[in-house]
Amino acid sequence: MKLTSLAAHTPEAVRAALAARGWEGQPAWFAATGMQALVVLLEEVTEAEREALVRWGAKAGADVLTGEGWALVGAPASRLAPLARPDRLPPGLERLAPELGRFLAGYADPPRRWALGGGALSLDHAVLIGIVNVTPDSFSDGGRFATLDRAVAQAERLAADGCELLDVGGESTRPGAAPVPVEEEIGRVAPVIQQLVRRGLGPVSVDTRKAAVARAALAAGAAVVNDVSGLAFDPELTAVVAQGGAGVIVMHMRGTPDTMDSLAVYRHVAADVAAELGAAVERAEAGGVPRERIVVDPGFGFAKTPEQNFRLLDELATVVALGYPVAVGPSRKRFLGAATGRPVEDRDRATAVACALAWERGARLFRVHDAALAREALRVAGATTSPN
Ligand code: PMM
Repeated sequence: MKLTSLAAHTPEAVRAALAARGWEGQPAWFAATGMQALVVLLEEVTEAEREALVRWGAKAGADVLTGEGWALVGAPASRLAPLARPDRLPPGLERLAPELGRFLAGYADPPRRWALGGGALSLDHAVLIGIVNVTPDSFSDGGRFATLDRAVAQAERLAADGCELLDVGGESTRPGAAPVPVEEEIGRVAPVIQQLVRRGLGPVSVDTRKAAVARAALAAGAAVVNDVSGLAFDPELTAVVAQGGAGVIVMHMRGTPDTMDSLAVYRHVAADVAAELGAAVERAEAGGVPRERIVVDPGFGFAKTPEQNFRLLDELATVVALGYPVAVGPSRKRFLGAATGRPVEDRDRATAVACALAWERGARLFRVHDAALAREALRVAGATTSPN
């Protein structure tokens, strides 16, 4: 007998093995997806549910580890699937079906498009979001694009390098940055947005935490609101997004740029970030923002130490499992400097690598300063993982 160990981090190797033995494309893909090993962490589990899970695990051949109030369940997707079906669920596990069903549906069929004001972006390939900072104190480009002309020139280059969305921000969120008054922030971003839309460089997003700024940006032609506070800073912002029919990027952070570094304390960073993002998007949907307009972002560098950023990057699939398209913004950030020893102006190669790793784990949108390098890295990553 001959043994070959197949790669198990995606269903691709099993699909290829079946295809090589004459299976048709679709059945091979479904079978391979079913064979894919999944691990889910269940919390707020009662004693009776714990016992029911252990009994089910022994019968189904699944790995079940439990402690007080929690269980870790590891099994191929095909074996977990009956637990999501009320008609096939073992008694005592009724509360599991809806949550597991939601997760498995998103796992089998991840979102393929993102609806934004007046259009949509396809997520079948990596979508580059180009950063247009209109802040005199931005940590990474030193305010070089602070004037309208410079911002437009920067946006033109980003668009030429393949960006499908241009993210215009007028307030630096680096730790300790001075807050910008609303009128000044509007004065910075609105004319730039207007110009970019007029020149057909859009769609454009506005990077702001404030409802008044978002309202002015949408009036100037923006299609997306990118909120680093995850709709937590300004209670009015959700309604502005909902009423404006805009897309939204809900990013994870804790506190404010001034306080966030002291709040980088997690039990398990990927699970905690996913849970907090899950609560944020629930609030967004309850506030009238349709699901198909929402993208989530783990917020690299916001209330996270370098080590936590790398854990989060490695375990990004936990955020992807929320079922929303995932954007990442590792561009030029401190954690990349911690790993490479490179200063902020020399982190675009590290950024491109981080983007490729994030793509492999399920991210689909990439907020970058240098689009040409990131695009090349993502082309290689995309060619490696796209089913052929
Ligand atoms: N990072 C910054 C600003 N806005 N938005 C999203 N969605 N994700 C990010 O990671 C993010 C962001 C800070 O970086 P910058 O000052 O270089 O723009």
